[in-house]
Amino acid sequence: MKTKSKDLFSILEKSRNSWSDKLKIFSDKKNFLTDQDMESLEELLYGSDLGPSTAHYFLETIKKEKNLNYSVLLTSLKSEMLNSLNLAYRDADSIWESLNDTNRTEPVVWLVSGVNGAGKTTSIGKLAYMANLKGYKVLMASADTFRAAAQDQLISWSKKAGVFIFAPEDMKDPSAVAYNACQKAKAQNYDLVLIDTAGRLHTQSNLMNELEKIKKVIGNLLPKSPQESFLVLDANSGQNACVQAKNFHSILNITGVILTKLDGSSKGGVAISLAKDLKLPVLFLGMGEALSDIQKFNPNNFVSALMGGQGQ
Ligand SMILES: Nc1nc2c(ncn2[C@@H]2O[C@H](COP(=O)(O)OP(=O)(O)OP(=O)(O)O)[C@@H](O)[C@H]2O)c(=O)[nH]1
Ligand SMILES: [Mg+2]
Repeated sequence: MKTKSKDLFSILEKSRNSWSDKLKIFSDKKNFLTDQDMESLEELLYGSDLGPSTAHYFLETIKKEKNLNYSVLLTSLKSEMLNSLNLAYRDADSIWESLNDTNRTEPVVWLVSGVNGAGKTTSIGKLAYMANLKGYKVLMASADTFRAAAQDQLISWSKKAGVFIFAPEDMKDPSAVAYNACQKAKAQNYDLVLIDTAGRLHTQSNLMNELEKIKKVIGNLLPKSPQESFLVLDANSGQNACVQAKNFHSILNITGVILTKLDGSSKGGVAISLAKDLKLPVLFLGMGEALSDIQKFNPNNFVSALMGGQGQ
């Protein structure tokens, strides 16, 4: 698995360029920033992927800086980004704690949700691969009974990741798939069940209710499950990702976000408003379509890669 911050630096190139392009208008200011500069800064922050409330907070904090110049502006911005990310930080390694519990007698279940095409199935493949490498007996469950090709796609990922799959052709109710997969996992001593769900918009209340039902039936069979409820968000959605997150969180009590497609996105800064506005931790970053294109999220590395050497 890629863990070097060097990789993250290149992955975040577009997001970094987007920030540095905007900030460079201040770079030749040797004197303290003027009122007009502050107006430009306000425009910049509100137009960024931080979202209005985080942008407002950052602006107010920066305004309080004494001797505000370009260098102080950059230092303040980076430090506020880091503070915000740390507010919600959760170490991605903590997802393995319930699996490692020596008193565990039942399988652990991870439920994966998100809007259409966010990267749920791909991320499940990546997580399953990680779990397999750690030696766990993994069962993928195809609770996306909506899209015709969804089962085949998950079957293909199960082969790549080297794990088992539960994908009955005749079951059309996603809750029934989830329930039966958990039952099978319990009976056959699986360690982990990874439940893939169909993409849905947070505004489709019937489909959101369906997710709630999936979660409920899992809990009826395995009272401690699901131990994790991951939300997969496409970094390209920018601020819309926050709107999605708020709605999915209210239904599923999301335990962590997997932020995908950072490669090619210029809106990586959305991780900051997820943390500041919703207190939702990003656990993993998706950065490509291969099994190993996933990386644990680390606030320090993220801010360094997002802002680069700007201001130094
Ligand atoms: N570049 C890049 N592509 C990704 C990443 N994650 C997923 N993809 C691609 O995004 C597309 C959609 O991925 P899926 O995993 O099928 O997304 P999904 O959320 O399961 O989609 P639905 O089930 O249709 O809602 C595929 O072409 C993936 O290869 C990523 O981190 N980076
Ligand atoms: Mg899918």
